[in-house]
Amino acid sequence: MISTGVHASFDTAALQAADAAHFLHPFSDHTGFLEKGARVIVRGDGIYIWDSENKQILDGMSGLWCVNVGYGRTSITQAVAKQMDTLPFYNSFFHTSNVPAIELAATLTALAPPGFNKVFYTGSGSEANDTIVRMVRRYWHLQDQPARQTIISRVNAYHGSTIAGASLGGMAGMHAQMGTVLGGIVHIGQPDYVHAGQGMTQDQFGVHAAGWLEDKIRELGPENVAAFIGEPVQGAGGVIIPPATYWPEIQRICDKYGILLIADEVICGFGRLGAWFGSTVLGIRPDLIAFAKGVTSGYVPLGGVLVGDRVADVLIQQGGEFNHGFTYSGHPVACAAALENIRILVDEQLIERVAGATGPYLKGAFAALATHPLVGYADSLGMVAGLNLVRVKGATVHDNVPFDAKLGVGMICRGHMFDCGVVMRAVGERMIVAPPLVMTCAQIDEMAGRIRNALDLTLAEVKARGML
Ligand code: PXG
Repeated sequence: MISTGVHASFDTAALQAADAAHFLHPFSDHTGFLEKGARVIVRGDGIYIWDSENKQILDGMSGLWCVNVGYGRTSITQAVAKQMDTLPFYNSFFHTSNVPAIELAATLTALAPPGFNKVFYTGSGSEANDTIVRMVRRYWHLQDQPARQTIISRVNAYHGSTIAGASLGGMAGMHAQMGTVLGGIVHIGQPDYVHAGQGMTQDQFGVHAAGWLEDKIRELGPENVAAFIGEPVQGAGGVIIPPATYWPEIQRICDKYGILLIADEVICGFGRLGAWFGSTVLGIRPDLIAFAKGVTSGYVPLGGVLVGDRVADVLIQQGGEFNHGFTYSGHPVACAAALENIRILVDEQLIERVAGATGPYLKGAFAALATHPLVGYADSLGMVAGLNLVRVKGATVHDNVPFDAKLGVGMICRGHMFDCGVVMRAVGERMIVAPPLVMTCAQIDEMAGRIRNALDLTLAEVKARGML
C-alpha cells in the first residue's frame, strides 16, 4: 500500500463553485450545495481519505460499501493499466469473449455457494437486479407458469435506482418520486426487531417476521408468485441485522411454495459479513445472487448475477437466445480489476480475518459504545455495525424514547462525525459503519474513539438546543 504523504494544493472554493454550478449529484438536495459547498475528496490510502483542505478522515463507509481492500492498492492499478494496454474493450455479445471475463467467471463460480456455475455480467448493482427481474420472468414463462409474475420484496429494502431496482426496493421516498412503480412487485415488512419486535425475543421475532412472507404468498396465491428478494443484511435501509431464525424460515417458506429466492449481495458479498457471500453466514440457499461493489472494491464499476443451476439450466437448455445484455457486460478492464481484488482478499486472508478477529472485535467496540447516554441499541455482523440514537434510554430497546425525526439528530451527529474525522452514515437516527475489511483491531479502536467523541459533541449540541 502506498502512502506518499504528498498533498497537491486545491482551490476548494473554485471546485465547490464549479461543482454546485454543473454537477447534478445522486441523492442530493442541490439547494444545500449553494449554502455549503460539497466536501471534495482528493485521495485515499488504506482506510483513510483526504479532502481538498488536506483533512484526513477515517472512511467508516468504504466509499459507499465498496472499498473492501482499502485505498491505494497499486497492484489493482497495474492490473487495470496492463489490461487497458492489451485490450481496453471488447463486447461479449454474439459469441465473442475475452480473457479476464472468462477467468473471473470461473473464479466467481468457484467462490460461490454450491450449485452456482454461471455468471451474467452487468455494470452495476441496479443493472444486476434489472437482469434478475428479466431472468425470473423468463424462467417462469419457460416453465409454462406465466402467471408467476409477482416478486415479493421488503419495505426499506434498497435494490438500486433504475426503474426495476427502485421498484424492487422499498424506499417510500423513491416510490413517491417515480410515477408508476413497476407492476408485479409487492413489499412486506422488514425484520427490524427494534421497531417491530415488541413483546418477543429476537428468535421469536425472526420467525414472526418471516411469517409475513407466507401471509403474502397465501394472499396472492402461490401460483402467482415468482420470487422473493432480500439483502441478507439490509444496508442502505440502516443495517437491519435480522434475528438468526429469520432467513432459515424464509428459506423454508420459499421451498414450500417453490418460489425462487434471490439474495441481493451487492453489499454483503465479498467478505463484508465474514464469508464470500452473506447468504452462507445467514443460512440462505439462494437461486440467484446479485453482486457489485466489493467485487472490484469499487476501483472500477462492475456488477453481475450469479445464476444457480435451477434457473441457468432452464434458460440455457429451453430458452435459446436471452434477449438481454449491456455494452459493458464482461468489460475486460473491470474483470481484470476484480481478479486482482479477489487475489488480494484471498492472499491476505481478509475474509478469514473478518470472521475470526476484526468482526468480533467490532462487535465488542459497538457493545461498548452502547453505554453512551445517547445510544439505545447497537449491533454488528462482520464488518457492518449500527447504533440507534435515542432521547431517553429505557430498560429494554422497546422502552427507548426516540427523538422526533423532524429534529434531524442523525444528520447533526453525522456532521460531528466528519468533524471528528470519521465517515459514519445516518439513516434517520441510526448511525452506521461498513469499514474497509483491511481495518485492524487497533484501527477499530481509533474509529470507536472518534465515534465516541462525536457522540459527546452531539449530546452537548442536542442538550444546548433543548432537544432532550
Ligand atoms: N443492491 C443493494 C443491496 C445496494 O446496496 C444496489 C443494489 C445498487 O447498486 P448500484 O451499483 O446500481 O448503485 C445497492 C447500492 C446508501 C447507498 O445510501 C447504497 C447504495 C447505493 C447508493 C447509496 O447507503 N447501494
